[in-house]
Amino acid sequence: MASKRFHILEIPSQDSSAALQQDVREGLFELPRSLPAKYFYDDQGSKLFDAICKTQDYYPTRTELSLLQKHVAEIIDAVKPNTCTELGAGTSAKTEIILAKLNSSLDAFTYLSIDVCEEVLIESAHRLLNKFANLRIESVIGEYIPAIQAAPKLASPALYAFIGSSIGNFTEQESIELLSEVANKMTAEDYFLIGMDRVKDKQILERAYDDSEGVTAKFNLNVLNVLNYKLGANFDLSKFLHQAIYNEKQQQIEMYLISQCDQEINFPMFDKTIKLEKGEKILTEISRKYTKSSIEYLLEKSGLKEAMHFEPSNEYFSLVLAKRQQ
Ligand code: AVI
Repeated sequence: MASKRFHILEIPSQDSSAALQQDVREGLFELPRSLPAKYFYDDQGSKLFDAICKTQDYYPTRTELSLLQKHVAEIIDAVKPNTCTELGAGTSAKTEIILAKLNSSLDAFTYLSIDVCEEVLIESAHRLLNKFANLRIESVIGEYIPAIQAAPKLASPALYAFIGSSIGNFTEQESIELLSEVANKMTAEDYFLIGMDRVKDKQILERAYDDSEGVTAKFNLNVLNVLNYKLGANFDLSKFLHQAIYNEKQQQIEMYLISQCDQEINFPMFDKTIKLEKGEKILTEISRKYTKSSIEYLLEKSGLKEAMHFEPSNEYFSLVLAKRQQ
């Protein structure tokens, strides 16, 4: 029975509403104003993100997918994994390519999926267990670092995966902390597959984050709905504009919401009103872009070293297979 092959572990975390209140106090009530990108992903935000991935302008998803399809055999050949652990597993859509390959070559293997969203993990676990008879799934629900620490250590050789270029949404310091946490868990036999978006033409980058269908704009504005719903704030979405700019010095896309007029926003829960001036910006996301040398630097600082590197001929994206430093 599929359920015998599925176990789930929930990491007790800080009360999510207390965490949101603290993030709003520290980010939105202070200058320069910002919000953590994780608040994009309510139901509507997750649907909008899926829609972004299908737009013509947002190239990372399809580029990484075709890299994975092209090189999965080489990756499995190099690692010979018995297990696969994925950070930010979500629907596991891309990881399915790896799992299909393992299912055809192993009598039994384990997939450990880590994500904050329980419903998505359960839904995708059922789909995968029905498809792959030799698969067992362990799911850990929680924020990345506590989840990695609490996750069971699976048999080596293990393949760890952090794909989707999600590493780019963390600051350099946060990325090093996160990758180091995985490196500490790895044995000398294990490998870590990381998807990273590359530095490229400014126009291509800015279009990817301000697509011509307007989906990314809706995704960005939706975070204000999340604050209205969860905090009883009174943001009027029609009074904000989406902006995505590529900061060449920092090598990152920065997404902002720009106030279109002088306005006051009430937060009854805090008994607080903030005044936004016309043109004032709220930073809602960074998405860092990498060069071969910044990838090497990040791995080095995180206790990892490159073993294999896959990229398309236009060098738009990197799938890096890393080992632990000895
Ligand atoms: C989830 N993450 C990797 C996306 C990115 O490209 O940074 C989030 C995103 N934001 C706007 N478009 C996509």
